[in-house]
Amino acid sequence: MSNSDVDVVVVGAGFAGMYLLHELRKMGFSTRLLEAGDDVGGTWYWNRYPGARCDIATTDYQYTWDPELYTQWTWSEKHAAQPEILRYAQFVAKKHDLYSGIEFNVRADDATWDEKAKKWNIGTSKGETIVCRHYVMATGCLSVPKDPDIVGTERFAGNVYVTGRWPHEGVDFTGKRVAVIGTGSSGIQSIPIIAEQAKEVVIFQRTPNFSMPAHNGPPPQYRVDRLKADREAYVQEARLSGTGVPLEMATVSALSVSQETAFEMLEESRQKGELLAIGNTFMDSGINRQANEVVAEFMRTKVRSVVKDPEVAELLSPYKHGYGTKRPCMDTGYFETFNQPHVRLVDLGVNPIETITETGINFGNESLEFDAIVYATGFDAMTGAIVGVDIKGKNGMTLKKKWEFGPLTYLGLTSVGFPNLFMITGPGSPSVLSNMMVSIEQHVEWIRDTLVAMREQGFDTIEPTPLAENGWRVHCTDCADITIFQDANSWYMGANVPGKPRVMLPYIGGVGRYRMACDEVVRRGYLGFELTGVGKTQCNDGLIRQVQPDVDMVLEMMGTLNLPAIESMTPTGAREFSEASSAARPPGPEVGEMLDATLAGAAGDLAYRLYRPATAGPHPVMVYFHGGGWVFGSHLSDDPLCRELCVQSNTLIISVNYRHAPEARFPAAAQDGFAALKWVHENASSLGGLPGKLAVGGWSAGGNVAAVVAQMARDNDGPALSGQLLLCPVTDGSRQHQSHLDNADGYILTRSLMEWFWNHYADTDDRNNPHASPLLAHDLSGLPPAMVVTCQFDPLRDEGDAYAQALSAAGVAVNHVQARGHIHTSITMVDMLPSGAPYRRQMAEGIRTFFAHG
Ligand code: N01
Repeated sequence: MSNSDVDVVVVGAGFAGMYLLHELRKMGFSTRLLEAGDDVGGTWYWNRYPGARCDIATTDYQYTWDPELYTQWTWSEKHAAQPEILRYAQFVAKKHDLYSGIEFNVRADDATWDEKAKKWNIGTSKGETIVCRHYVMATGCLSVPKDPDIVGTERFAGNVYVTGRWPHEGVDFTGKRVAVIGTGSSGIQSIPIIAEQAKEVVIFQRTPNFSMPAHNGPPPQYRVDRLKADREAYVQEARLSGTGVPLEMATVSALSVSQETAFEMLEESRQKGELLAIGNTFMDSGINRQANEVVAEFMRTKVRSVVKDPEVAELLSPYKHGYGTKRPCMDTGYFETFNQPHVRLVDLGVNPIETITETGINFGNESLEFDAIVYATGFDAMTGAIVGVDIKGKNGMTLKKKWEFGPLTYLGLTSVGFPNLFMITGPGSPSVLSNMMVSIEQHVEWIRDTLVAMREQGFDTIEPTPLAENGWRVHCTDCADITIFQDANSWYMGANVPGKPRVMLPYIGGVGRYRMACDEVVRRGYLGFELTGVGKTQCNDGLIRQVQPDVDMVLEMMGTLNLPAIESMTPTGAREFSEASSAARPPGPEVGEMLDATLAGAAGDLAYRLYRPATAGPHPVMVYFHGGGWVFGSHLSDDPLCRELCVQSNTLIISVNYRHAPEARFPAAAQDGFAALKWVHENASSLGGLPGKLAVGGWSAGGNVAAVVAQMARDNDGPALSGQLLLCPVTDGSRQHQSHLDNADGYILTRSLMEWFWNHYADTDDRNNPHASPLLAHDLSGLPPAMVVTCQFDPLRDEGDAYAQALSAAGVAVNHVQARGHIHTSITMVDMLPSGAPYRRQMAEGIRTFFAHG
């Protein structure tokens, strides 16, 4: 008789449940593991369709937690077929005596949280109720086949097969007329084998998919060698990688090479026969549509080169989704299959299925008879199996209801209102966008360690806080927003199931970064969780990832470079360093014309660059001042940003140099700025500017110069300005604001660098002068409308915010934008950081607004 009150109930005996059972036993937890099938293996137990294989190489798709397995088990192929993977699962289960802890042919039907007892009651298909402290769903991401959603499916009197529920005894299609509906991985893997046997095969395709040859064979030697040489290092690299497979990250943009070179590089990747190789050829195919199109076109050329009938080749070529935005497939002879005379492709876009009949399928104007129909129509992915159990949390709230508009989780592991419920590879975790083995092990270990920590510290419950859960949702969305994944109607987006909310289900920020977030949560005392025990509560509420994901990647990359602190350099050294850093950046968009010249400054000529839109002029004019802490930079140093603002706001931008400190200290920059403004005002018409449509703008120290110049113009009877655009401006030399402490270090512009800038620029007394610290001006009324953009993780954030508030209080029209998750430099990084693009668009819109009136 099994214990009906245990520490943990686990549902699912796939690779996740098996490992978890092993670990929980090892740690002395009493456990019940329920499995609906009659053996272990999960996805590899159910998906027995012909041709079913793993598309991750066996060197990587295997457990790492038992090092003996590396010698005790030898994989026969690079991409193991389903029977071999199932045998592996059985082998591990036997070796570790897991069978004795698993109850087969039992489903969890419902789960109800008992708030008083602080326990879950799990109702099973055997009519039993099991009480447990913790409840873990190890139910897999692709385990519930979706309803094919086709009229008449129940009418067909022939044989019906679903790829995800294939008969264990196999199917012989010899001499049969077979319809296959669906061309995802399951369809693409099974179709060539079904076609080998069947008399006739008709494939009903709604969406063509990208597929590459698996080039199956022995496990990849270079991976085998690396594993043998240093298994720990290899495994560690996988754990910290983007996808759970060691890969050298791409550093080349698909747009920086000719199509010929791009195709050569892609061919090299394709020859590797590894799922992730093609998508990893270029650094930008997942975030830039144009770059992705290079890859997509390469893949289409491959279809054309194999499929003899050009019309069929065209139908098999994806045009409506980017490469990788639906999971690409690996095949063995898939496209070749369509050259066979008994194989036919039906494009459902043109000839939709009208109904399935007793004997076949009616579509378009045709009616075909079949002996068998194979549904390769996919799964209710990621959430289907979880909400398939009637889970009631606190106050009777069901998880299904809570997730009505999309799953809400903290770390993809837990959900508010459902204490002590854990999901392995749940929505909001890398899961299906990773090597599942790596993600499964990470979750199992995180849950194990959490349960052990709770036991040691006397806690009975753990539940995420609403703040943390919402913060994770925002972070997941931020990650998805910088990619092009949301363009596709994929199962990643829940788009394959009618009525399912359309949200990016997996976490797309990468396996390594995700793992670091989970570890950091623990290190910071279970940040974002509330833990309770008898007479005690612990809650370190907060957010785990707030910096925009692409900004975070840049910071991480810069961290690895061990760059010297700028403030340790001489001004000359800092200038050289800054110029060298600018040399490698993308140039920004093409403008109509760029012209370099000089104008009269306060103490000699100043260089400037004019950016003219391609549209017919004359245009409104913005005089722009560059950043660089008054010490470095030039009229060219913010070139990509100036180009972008010019193009997007249809404004003539004149980026002006000014004298730099320490050679020319305060007030040289301000005086040059004002002289330049007057010169541009006087020469506006001849430059192609619209008279009377003049604004100033600048970033950082340039924002300071712009703000000061706007005050000088007001106080010196002009020129009249239509607006001032201040991006992360320096406004207050006192640097007493909280953001100087909050963001003192780690976000490129540091507190000590800011101190260095000020020391070079202005004496302590001068810093109180409003022409150095515009926030300290006694009167801010009468200034032109302002757009002030501040960044959350910038030491200058609060002084920018304060300036926006002070302007507003003085009656100035202010458009104040606070860029969430951004740092001092990130918005200027055109074409490098997609998360900055919306703010640059807003700035351009702000400039247009300056000029829209009067
Ligand atoms: O499912 P899918 P799958 N009428 O959703 C079509 C993993 N996996 O089982 O794209 C007509 O990808 C549907 O059309 P559309 C892998 O992660 C891995 O093949 O929605 N057609 C699509 O063509 C994979 O991505 C491996 O327009 C209908 C197909 O059916 C995931 O599982 C092997 C339809 C479903 O494709 C799912 O793959 C197998 C309808 N009513 C699976 N409804 C490996 O490791 C759906 N479709 C190699």
